[in-house]
Amino acid sequence: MAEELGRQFEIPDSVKVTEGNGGMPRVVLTHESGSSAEVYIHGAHVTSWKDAEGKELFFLSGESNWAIDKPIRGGIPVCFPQFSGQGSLPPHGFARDRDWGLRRTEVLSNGIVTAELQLTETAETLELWPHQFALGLRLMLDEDALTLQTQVTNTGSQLFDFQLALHTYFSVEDIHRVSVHGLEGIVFIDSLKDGARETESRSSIRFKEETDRIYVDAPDSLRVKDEATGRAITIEKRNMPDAVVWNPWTAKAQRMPDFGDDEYLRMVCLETGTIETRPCVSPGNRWQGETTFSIQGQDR
Ligand code: TA6
Repeated sequence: MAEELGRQFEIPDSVKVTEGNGGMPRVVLTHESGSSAEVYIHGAHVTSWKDAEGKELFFLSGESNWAIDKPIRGGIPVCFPQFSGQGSLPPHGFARDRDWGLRRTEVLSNGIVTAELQLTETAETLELWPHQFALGLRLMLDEDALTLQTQVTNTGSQLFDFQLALHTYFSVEDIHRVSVHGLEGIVFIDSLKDGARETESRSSIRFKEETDRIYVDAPDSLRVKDEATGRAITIEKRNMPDAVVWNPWTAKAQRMPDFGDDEYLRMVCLETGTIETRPCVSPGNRWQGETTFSIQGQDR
């Protein structure tokens, strides 16, 4: 499959399609600056984003599954049409554990390298969720930024609503030296306290225990700072009102078969999506949302 996709979508020096882990087809985007990103056809799952010096910015578990019916652990799982266990579907919905279609690759005139993938309903998804849809993901790789544009189109005859989130795992040197910024004063739903709602009092969120919070109507610009490396990543979202901060810490890490017991030390999730608000899309209409990750030195 990788070979066939390669013939159709490869662009010399910019886009390659190779066999990745588990023999799964993987699209590798390379920007002229040397930055790169990888996305698997499985789940349209971004598994890597490296800066121009080749430093990996996303976390990928060494224990991840690479199977057609399981999600990859790490990178950016696409959660759709349900977030977490907030409904009758499998946790985080079905989009992340099935193959999508690679639709288009392109190098724009400004040098940005793009790849577009799409998931549409199947007999299986209709069993789970009785709606016809087209879920699109467009990656845009620039020198020091990666944008994910998401689009949900109702291709059926009935109105539907959904949740969508980009469940991004950032790589960090040591979770004890990490902070998340931009959420002070925002109401969050604490998934560890039966969904209790509280207001974030900290301008700099640090980690010393399991943390699992959905920040409702969060500001569109957030930051993850990794003090150990001096690197900060800015996350800018559009039409994705909510943000999730998650680290499993020790006990949950040990309960996750596709996650190393000590891997919680080297990751933090700062997720963007529409979770509290479930957009309604009428037949023939669409919802769009996007998130841009950009690299900054901490002094900026
Ligand atoms: O985004 C946080 C969360 O909902 C946590 O509750 C935890 O379950 C995490 O997602 C991972 O979920 P997964 O189904 O990928 O194991």
